[in-house]
Amino acid sequence: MADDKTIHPYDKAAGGWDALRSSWQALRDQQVVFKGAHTLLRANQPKGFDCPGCAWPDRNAHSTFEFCENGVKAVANEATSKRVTHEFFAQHAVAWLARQDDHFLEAQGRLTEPMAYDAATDRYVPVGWDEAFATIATALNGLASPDEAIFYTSGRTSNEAAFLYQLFVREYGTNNLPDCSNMCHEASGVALTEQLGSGKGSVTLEDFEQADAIFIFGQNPGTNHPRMLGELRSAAKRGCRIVAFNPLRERGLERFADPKAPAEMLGASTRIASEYYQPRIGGDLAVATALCKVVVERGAVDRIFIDAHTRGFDAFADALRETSWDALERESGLGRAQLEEAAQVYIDSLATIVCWGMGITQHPRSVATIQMLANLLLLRGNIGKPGAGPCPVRGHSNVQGDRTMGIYEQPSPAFLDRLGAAFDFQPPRKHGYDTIAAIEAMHDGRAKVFFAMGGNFAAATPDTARTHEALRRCALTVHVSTKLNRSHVVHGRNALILPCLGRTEIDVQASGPQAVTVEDSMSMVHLSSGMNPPASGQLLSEPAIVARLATATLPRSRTPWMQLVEHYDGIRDRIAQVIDGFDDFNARVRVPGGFHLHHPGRECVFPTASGKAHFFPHALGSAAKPNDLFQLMTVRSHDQYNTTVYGLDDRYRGVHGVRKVCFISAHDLQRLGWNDGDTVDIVSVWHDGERSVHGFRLVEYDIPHGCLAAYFPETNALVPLDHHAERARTPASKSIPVRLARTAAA
Ligand SMILES: Nc1nc2c(c(=O)[nH]1)N[C@H]1C(S)=C(S)[C@@H](COP(=O)(O)OP(=O)(O)OC[C@H]3O[C@@H](n4cnc5c(=O)[nH]c(N)nc54)[C@H](O)[C@@H]3O)O[C@H]1N2
Ligand SMILES: Nc1nc2c(c(=O)[nH]1)N[C@H]1C(S)=C(S)[C@@H](COP(=O)(O)OP(=O)(O)OC[C@H]3O[C@@H](n4cnc5c(=O)[nH]c(N)nc54)[C@H](O)[C@@H]3O)O[C@H]1N2
Ligand SMILES: [Mo]
Repeated sequence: MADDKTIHPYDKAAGGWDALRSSWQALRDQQVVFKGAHTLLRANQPKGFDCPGCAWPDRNAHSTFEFCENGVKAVANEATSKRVTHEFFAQHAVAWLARQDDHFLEAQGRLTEPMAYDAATDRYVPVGWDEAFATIATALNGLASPDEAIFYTSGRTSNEAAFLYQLFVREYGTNNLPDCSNMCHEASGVALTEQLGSGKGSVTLEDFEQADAIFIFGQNPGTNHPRMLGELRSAAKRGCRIVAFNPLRERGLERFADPKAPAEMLGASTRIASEYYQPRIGGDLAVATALCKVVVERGAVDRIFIDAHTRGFDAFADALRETSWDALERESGLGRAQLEEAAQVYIDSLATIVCWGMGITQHPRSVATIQMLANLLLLRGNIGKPGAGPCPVRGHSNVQGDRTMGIYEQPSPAFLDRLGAAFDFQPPRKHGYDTIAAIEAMHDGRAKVFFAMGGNFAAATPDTARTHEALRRCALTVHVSTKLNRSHVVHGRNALILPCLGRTEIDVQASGPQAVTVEDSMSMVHLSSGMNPPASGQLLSEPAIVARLATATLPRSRTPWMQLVEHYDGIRDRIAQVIDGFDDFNARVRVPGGFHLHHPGRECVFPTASGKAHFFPHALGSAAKPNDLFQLMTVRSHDQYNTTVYGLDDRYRGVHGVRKVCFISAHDLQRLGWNDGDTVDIVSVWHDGERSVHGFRLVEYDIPHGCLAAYFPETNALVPLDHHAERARTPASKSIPVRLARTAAA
């Protein structure tokens, strides 16, 4: 690997002094050293706010210092002292803003006032809140059908805002509620619901203390869930085996120096993975199948559990026997000895947790892969006992809660019945658009108004050129946002930016300061209250925005919208009426640390169609792609939060000051006769033609041959809209068939 200024391999453990230094730098960059440090002391505390970073649960009862480097970046970027004002918009035409990169847009600071697009000057100009709501109401009420409007949600939205939002959308008359889950853990929900009767993970942090083995597939906790490293470190220290499957060697899965452990700050570190395997991209269905095969063939199944709680074992075991080692090795990219070794770790463990992330969900065969991982757990009764179970590690801090609150384009009839009864209206029954269908509908003109509660739809979605065209064809696009992003500058004929309060800010309503609630990746529901003064006097809270929008749009609604937002307890009382598991919500959520939503699998109850958990056989065929093409995965760097680019470094992977890089194996470089440092175009090859991105620096990396990695969102242009997971329709942004071409000299 070339050792120059941009690329120099990182030889230290994850965490350590560099994590502290980088946190400090983030506070300095946002000019919030004092405010930021003060703010951070309240992150993930019983009386503080829920970190707007990831959905990993808190250990707030045990520690006064509950944050991580990337949590600091998320908080610093929200608490920033920088502001985007109407003067900024007066200075810059939208066409000019659209030419700036994502890092520039994010770095301008917090949005401060509602703005409307003015086509005559190609600028955003100030607009009053009432006028903004009237504009949206007129557009919505002028549509031929409510199904011509789309209401997107990103997973930072609180339970209270999400509940009101889905209620408003359904009273208005549509189930067009796509969300970031559609691009994220949708496959986990689809797979687990069918198999175990609940789409959520079953484990808690206490299970991490009791597991004998933790298997981690397709997840990079060192960057995306740094607080998980603390749990893995404790587990490793007490002898729990940690088995990682990842095409890349991710530093956080290898070694961690805990900034809270003095010895580790003096140079020691803890080894995390006891076993580390590098399958090829998309090889996990074969890996999981191989592990199941060994368990069955070595007679290591838990017959009592299988007989009592499952269906379909015999057919599954037959299918495994028929699967050849040849195929398993070819498709996984691992050798039989490695797969048998990993299986033996699993067999030797009395209680095993299986974790997974986007490396599993964003593939065509993701649902099958997740079901194979769950098969593996079922074979040895690794659910419904301490220290064991499935653990899909969610992304956005409240993405799981938003689904619980009804942000879903395919609501169940039972949910709609309860919602309709509680609010005295007839909810629409027809299923709505998911993210991909929403893009298609806007592109074809079947949808004309796009409203986003947070997120950055224009940048987070696949097939950038098509998605941008889809958004531009809308009559109106509206974004409720905290920060400037791509979706504000790729807009409909009319466009509005509605600035809202962030998690860290005090939310004052008629009855005084309010707290909201969130649900983490392990189904703990707890309060979050901000403590910083709002970035501007003109910001509204998300619940207030929904209430005022509903009041403007639905004059005949029987819901007391404005009264509900006077005190969020009122919203929570309504949630308790409609959503299972939220009885006595206001009292239970005020217990420090909150409460756990019951997961039936913890008691070996599986509310599937048959009342049992199911084994599902799945044929291989995950890694199918023409031989002359590479498989490209699009991943996160250490300095980004999804489409938000905080900085240009990816420290653990040794990349500095650049984002347009493409990781490639030494073997492939040699085969092509190219060198580390060469500049290439990446071209995806699909039945409807080719898509390309230009000028990526090749970086020689420890990655299986035939596989490439690059960062999103820059590479989203390469993901064809119809390349997605079977059944779950998650864009297959981790298995893009591509070829490389040398970038032509300018
Ligand atoms: N700081 C920070 N925190 C975040 C986010 C962020 O962007 N920044 N995003 C949040 C969100 S919304 C989410 S969903 C999570 C995402 O967290 P992750 O799931 O960790 O997301 P990715 O960076 O996409 O990384 C996926 C990992 O899967 C591996 N991988 C890719 N393809 C395969 C494969 O075929 N097989 C296997 N076994 N591995 C594979 C990649 O090498 C990489 O290590 O993080 C959340 N937390
Ligand atoms: N190629 C590729 N594409 C991917 C992925 C991938 O791995 N590869 N990952 C996918 C995944 S897992 C996800 S979850 C999606 C993410 O998709 P999104 O959730 O749509 O995107 P984010 O980048 O998280 O959204 C960032 C914006 O949210 C706004 N925001 C931040 N905080 C708040 C808040 O408190 N309230 C409101 N209203 N707005 C706020 C800010 O304006 C900020 O610019 O991207 C997906 N896209
Ligand atoms: Mo996500």
